[in-house]
Amino acid sequence: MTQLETQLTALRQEAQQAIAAIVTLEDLEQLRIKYLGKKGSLSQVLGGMGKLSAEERPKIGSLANEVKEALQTGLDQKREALQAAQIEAQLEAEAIDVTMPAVYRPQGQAHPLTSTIDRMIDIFVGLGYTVATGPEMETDYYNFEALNFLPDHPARDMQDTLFLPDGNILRTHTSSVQIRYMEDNDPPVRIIMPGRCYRRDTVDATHSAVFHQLEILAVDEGLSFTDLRGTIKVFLEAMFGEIPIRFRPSFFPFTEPSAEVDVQWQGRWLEVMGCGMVDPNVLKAVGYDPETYTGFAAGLGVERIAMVLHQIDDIRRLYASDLRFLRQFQS
Ligand code: 2NL
Repeated sequence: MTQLETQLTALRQEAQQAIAAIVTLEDLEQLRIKYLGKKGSLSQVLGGMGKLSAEERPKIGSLANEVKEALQTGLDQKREALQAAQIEAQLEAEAIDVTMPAVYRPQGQAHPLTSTIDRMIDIFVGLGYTVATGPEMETDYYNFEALNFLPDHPARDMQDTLFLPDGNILRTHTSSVQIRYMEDNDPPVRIIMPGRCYRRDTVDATHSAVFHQLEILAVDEGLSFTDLRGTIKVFLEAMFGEIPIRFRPSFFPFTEPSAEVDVQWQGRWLEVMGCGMVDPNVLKAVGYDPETYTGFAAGLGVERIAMVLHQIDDIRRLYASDLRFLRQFQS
């Protein structure tokens, strides 16, 4: 055997032992570079071929090819084995025991105010209305002036409204949203405004400084009090069922005529909302022609409706976040 043949044979044996000892894909790659790389052992051995005689060269050449192929096959087989083992290990590590007991996560439910608002929205959306929203911080103009409040109306007083240091106020009703909406949209209008409102009230069983209102506004050609009455009847029957309803004359700065609506509920007449035909001054303030368009509007306190529906005796329960109270409301 020539020296080169001995070297090649030894190289094959050494490499095969090294491959057998490898346990990671990274180490296997290092080994491939070491033996078969451009500057690897095999190339180095073959560097000596130039000195060979013409009859020796093919013999050594074919042996070198054989060694190279053997090592390549050995590396490939090892790589496949390592990859398969890696996948196997991963499957094992990521296996989920579906029989393990679950972590207990209590099921939440909507707050009674939220579910009351949601029911109301559903009813009006069914009648073709769209929900409108707006800022809770308002200017005197949107909260009072555009709504036909006279300059010395008591609601404009510091005693009744929460004023911010910069002269803005916290809206006392959602009507300001309707003004903003009408400024931006031409008639016909069919909108509802659910939202948080603020008043400078002393908190007791029926008053809260923060409360929720839902207002309804429709403006179109030819709308009359009959349309208002029919709409409110449909709404209240959807909320309370088929119950007696009555309208009583009332007053609001932004409607004329105005009415208070009562329902007969558990044997008693209860006031549930206010309403009326939009005052022509309000239509004028937003640039609608009151000779062409008429409108009706209504407003209700969400807390009051929720309290009537669920026999809640104190408005403060709705804000106390007492789970013993809240858990009683399954949607
Ligand atoms: C109530 C009474 C009411 C309105 C709200 C309204 C809004 C515009 C124009 C005309 Cl932009 N009216 N809203 C009308 C009548 C009554 O609320 O007792 N709320 C708790």
